[in-house]
Amino acid sequence: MADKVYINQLAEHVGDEVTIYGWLYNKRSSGKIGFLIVRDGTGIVQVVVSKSEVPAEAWTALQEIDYEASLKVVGSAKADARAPGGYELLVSDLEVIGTSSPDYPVQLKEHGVDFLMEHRHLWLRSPRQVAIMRVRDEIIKAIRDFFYDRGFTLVDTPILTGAIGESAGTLFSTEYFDLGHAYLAQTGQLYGEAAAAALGNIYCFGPTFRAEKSKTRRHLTEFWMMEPEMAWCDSECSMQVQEEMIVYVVGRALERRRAELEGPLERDTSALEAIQSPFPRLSYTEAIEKLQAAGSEIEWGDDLGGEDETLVAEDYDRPVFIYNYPRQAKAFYMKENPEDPRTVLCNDLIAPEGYGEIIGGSQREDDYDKLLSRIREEGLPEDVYQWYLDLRRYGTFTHSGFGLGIERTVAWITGVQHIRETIAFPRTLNRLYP
Ligand code: NSS
Repeated sequence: MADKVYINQLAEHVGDEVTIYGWLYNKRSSGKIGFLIVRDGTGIVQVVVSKSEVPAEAWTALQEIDYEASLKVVGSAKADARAPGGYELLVSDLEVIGTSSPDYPVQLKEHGVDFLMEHRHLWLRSPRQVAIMRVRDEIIKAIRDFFYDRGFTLVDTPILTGAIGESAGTLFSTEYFDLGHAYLAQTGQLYGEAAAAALGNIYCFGPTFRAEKSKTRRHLTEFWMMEPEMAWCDSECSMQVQEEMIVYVVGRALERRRAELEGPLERDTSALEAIQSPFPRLSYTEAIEKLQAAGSEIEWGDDLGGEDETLVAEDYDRPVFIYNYPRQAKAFYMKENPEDPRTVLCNDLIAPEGYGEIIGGSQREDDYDKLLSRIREEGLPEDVYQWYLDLRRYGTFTHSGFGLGIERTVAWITGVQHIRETIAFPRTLNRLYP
C-alpha cells in the first residue's frame, strides 16, 4: 500500500495517478460510464469509471457491487468544484476487496432509532455520525490543550475503586478477589484531590459509571468526564476556569469543525457564536424564587430536575451558573458555606437551548472534623475514607474542582437531541449490544 493516498490528501495529488482504499457510499451509472461515491473516513470522492478505460473484470465487478463494499481504486486525481468533496478520480483500475450485500442494513433512507442502535457498528459509518465523532474528538483535544497550556498535569485515576465517590445509590459493584467489593468509579475526583496536593493543578479524564435507572436523553450508565482539581482555588476561582474553558472549547469547535457543524449536523452556529463571557450567575435561592414565580411547586431544599434547569436557563443565550445549593441536595465532600451553613460552596453549569447541566463542581470541605461528620451523616464506611481524610490531616488546603460530562457537552455543541449519539458505543439502562 505504498502508493496509498487518503481522500483528504487528494488536493496535493492533482494530476497524479493515486490509489485510494475505501467503501462504496453511492453509485449511479449511465451506459458506459459509472459514477461511484467512495468514502474512506477522511472524506468522499467521486470516482468516474469509463468502460473503455478499465479492464473488463473491473467493469463487470462494478455492475454487481453493493453499498459498503470495500474497494481499491487506482486513478488520476482531478479538481472538480461540482463533485461532492471537490475532487474526481478518473479510474484506470478498480478492485473489490470485500463484497457487501444488497441487504446492507443501514440504507440511505430513514430508520427508527432502536434499529439504528442495534446496528450501531454500521450506523457509525454514516456522515452525520462521522461528523459527531469528529466534533467530539475536537472538543476533547481542545479541553486537553486548554489545561495543558495552563500548566495542569493529567493524572489518570483508577476505575476500580474501594470508596464511593458520589452517592451510594448509583454504584456498579463487582467481586474483587479476597477484598470484597470493588466499585466502578463514579468520579476520579477524590483521587484528583490527592494528586492536586502533590502537583497543584491537575485533571483526570476517563470513563465514569452510574448505575442510574434513568431513561432520559441526558443519562448514560458509562460516560466520560473531564475533572480538573485545583489547589489554592476557591469556588469563585473554579467558576472562572469553567467559563474560560467553555468559551475556548466552543470557539475551537467553530474554528476547526464548522464544516461538520453546518454540514451534516445542520447546527445553528449563531447560537454557538453567542457563547462568550460573562456567563450569568444565579444563586440556588434565586433559581428557586424564579421557578416558584413561574408556577413551579419546587421548594427550597429540593434538587433541581432537568425541567427546572431548562426553565431557569431559557432566558439566556449562554450557559448559566447556579451556585450554592442546600447541603442535603449535594455530595458529602462539598465545603460548608461559612455565610450560610444550610448551603455548600458549589455550582452547576446549565447549557442553553434545553441541554441541561453539563458541569457540576464545588469547593471541597477542607476541615477535618466537618468532613468526618458528613461522612458519618451519610452512613459511609469511615475506614475506606481514611486516605481521603489524610488530605485534611496532613496540610489541608483550599481546593476546588469540577466535572464536565463529555457526552452532554458534545450533544449541546453538535445540537443532537439524545446523548446516546455522542459516544461510539453507548451504554444505557437497556443497551449493552453492540
Ligand atoms: O455528578 S456530577 O455532577 N459531579 C461529579 O461527579 C463531581 N465528582 C465532579 C467533580 O467535581 N470533579 O457529574 C458531573 C457531570 C455532570 O454535570 C454531567 O455533565 C455528567 O457529569 N454526568 C453524566 N453524563 C451522562 N450520563 C450520566 N448519567 C451523568 N451523570 C453525570
